[in-house]
Amino acid sequence: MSKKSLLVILLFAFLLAGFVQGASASPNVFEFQVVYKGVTYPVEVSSNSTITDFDFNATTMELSFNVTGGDRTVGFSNVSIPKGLLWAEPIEAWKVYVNESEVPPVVTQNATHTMIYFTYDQSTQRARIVGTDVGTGVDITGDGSVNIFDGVELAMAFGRGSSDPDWDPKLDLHIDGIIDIFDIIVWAENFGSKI
Ligand SMILES: [Ca+2]
Repeated sequence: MSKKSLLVILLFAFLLAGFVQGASASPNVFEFQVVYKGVTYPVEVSSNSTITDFDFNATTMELSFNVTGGDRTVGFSNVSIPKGLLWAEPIEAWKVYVNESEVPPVVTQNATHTMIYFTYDQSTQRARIVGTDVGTGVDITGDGSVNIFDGVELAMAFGRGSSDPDWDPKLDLHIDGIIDIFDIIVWAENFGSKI
């Protein structure tokens, strides 16, 4: 190998290392799959902290997780929550606690998700995000069993997308912003089960 090509390879390696380092300085994205009443809801946390021990509690209507980062630095987390899983009515009713101290979140939303952004002084802390309502999962009508009535709800909404005015996030059982055959499949897979 010539000295010149070795130099080029070294230069490339340095550039690549720099790129990787730069990339790691941007927020990390942590994705958690919350399985609730037959439906898998992906919850995404974009954060400069490390996120661990993620939990969803339907009874207390909250998501919680540990945030870990360098001491005396400012941490942030932006949590994207499917509306069919957990929401707050009105939107101002969302509560965020870090180590049981309430912190004011910045809450934004689109047709399918609520985004909750908050900051904190880092170390290891427990964050809790509390809504006012939880979804029905695959039991759309909420009668305690997965039956034909839930299928009828899906059939009536078939083809509807998240930009439609009568969009209902709880019908989106396969979370992708459209009511289609994949939502029917989730219903079919759970058919006959008690929820
Ligand atoms: Ca869907």
